[in-house]
Amino acid sequence: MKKEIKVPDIAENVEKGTIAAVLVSEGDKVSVDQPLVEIETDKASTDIPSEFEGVVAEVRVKEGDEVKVNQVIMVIETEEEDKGGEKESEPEEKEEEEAPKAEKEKGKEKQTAEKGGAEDEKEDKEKAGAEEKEGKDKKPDSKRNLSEIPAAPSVRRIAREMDVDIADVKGSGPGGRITADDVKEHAGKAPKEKAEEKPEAEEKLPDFSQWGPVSREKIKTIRRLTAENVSKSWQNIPHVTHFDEADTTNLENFRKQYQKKAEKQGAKLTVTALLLKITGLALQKFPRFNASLDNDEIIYKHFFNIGVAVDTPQGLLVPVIRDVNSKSLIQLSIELDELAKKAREKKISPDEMQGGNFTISNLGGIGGTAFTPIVLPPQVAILGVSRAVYKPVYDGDELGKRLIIPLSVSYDHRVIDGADGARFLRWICDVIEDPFAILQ
Ligand code: CAO
Repeated sequence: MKKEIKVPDIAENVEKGTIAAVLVSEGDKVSVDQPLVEIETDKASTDIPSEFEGVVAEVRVKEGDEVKVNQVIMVIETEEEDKGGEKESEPEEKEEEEAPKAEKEKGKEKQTAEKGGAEDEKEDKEKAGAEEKEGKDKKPDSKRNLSEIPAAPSVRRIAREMDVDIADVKGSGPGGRITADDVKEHAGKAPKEKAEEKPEAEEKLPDFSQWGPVSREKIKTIRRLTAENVSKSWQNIPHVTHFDEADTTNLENFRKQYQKKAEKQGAKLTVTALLLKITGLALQKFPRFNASLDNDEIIYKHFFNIGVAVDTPQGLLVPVIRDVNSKSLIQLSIELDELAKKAREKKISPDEMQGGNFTISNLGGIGGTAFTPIVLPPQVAILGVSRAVYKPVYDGDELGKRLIIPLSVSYDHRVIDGADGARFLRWICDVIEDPFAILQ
């Protein structure tokens, strides 16, 4: 019996993704839970496993295809017998191809439906003829003849009901076949969105190859989605970035001193882990930095989940460490290490990247003296960490060598004022310089 494999509900608010890899071919034997394709969404990259044991009868996607939740991506032929009445693959095709059989088996009701289908086709053909007669300025090259368009009668009916011209719909099925979802998606495209697409398409780049050799790289989903998210954030959030620096000499000595102990407990005591601990406490002390803006209300969150920006070969990912303030430094170090590894190995789940109230982006391992991180909505602030370096610093009249770490905080000025930003970051710097400052 043929069983369809559909794109599952991957995560909340995730409706589509891109096929990153097809892991099986037609004719392959597959077992339950065997990964069939790898899919990238705005939240993560994950596998879609087989729900059935059997042989791959049809592969309906290829690498780079955009797919929607519930879209059929494969058909598996299982050994299970067709008991009839059960949902089979491609109901639309059956409606057309197995019509005589269906008429016999299902009687009058089906006959009526078939007739409806035939009438639909007739109607379409008449419409096509009428349009030709009317001499509507449909370009023969770009508009297909209605009767040639690969769509089942039921799909044509939906298109008519939704006032969609089926000739405008791009089919996602095999051989460009138009499905009901294609029609719905086409109908769902707001005119505004369509209008916005135009100028983008019209904006032509110069031919760079006239000045030298060029090459092209397809943008991966994660990078594309990061681009969309940061653009949205940049356009909608009035950002301010505040800078400060802290003497981290003592904290760094402490880190080195406890590194061996931490290692014995399976942890790597990193700069980021220490900052996670300190930032969690800062968020408790400055609740607005742990909030979100909801029209004319501020939502204060009484839990402390912090995202950490991780640089991965696929692009930027932000796993979230939950309940930071209830965890020890060792626990935070272990968790951060695990999540960063998972992110880099494409094993992170969408859930592990949701629910963050604030983000830390530490670029200090790479370099830089300062940067302006972009707030990750619906959060309202983000901490940027640059490279700690030894600098000559006066302590009274004495000049000493101190390790100075540059920090920045970008925030949504609709929620946070400049003075709040300065106080928040100064508090973090004070705690880095003297952890007893926590007691203040
Ligand atoms: N200043 C000086 N040195 C630093 C530092 C800082 N701010 N932060 C880290 N380092 C050092 C560490 O001490 C370590 O050195 P040793 O190996 O000698 O101990 C080295 O840099 C590497 O650190 P790390 O990466 O192993 O550990 P980390 O916890 O400090 O960082 C993580 C973890 C996940 C934040 C980091 O690996 C990462 O991915 N950073 C990039 C984040 C990013 O892309 N941000 C941009 C977002 S916006 O596009």
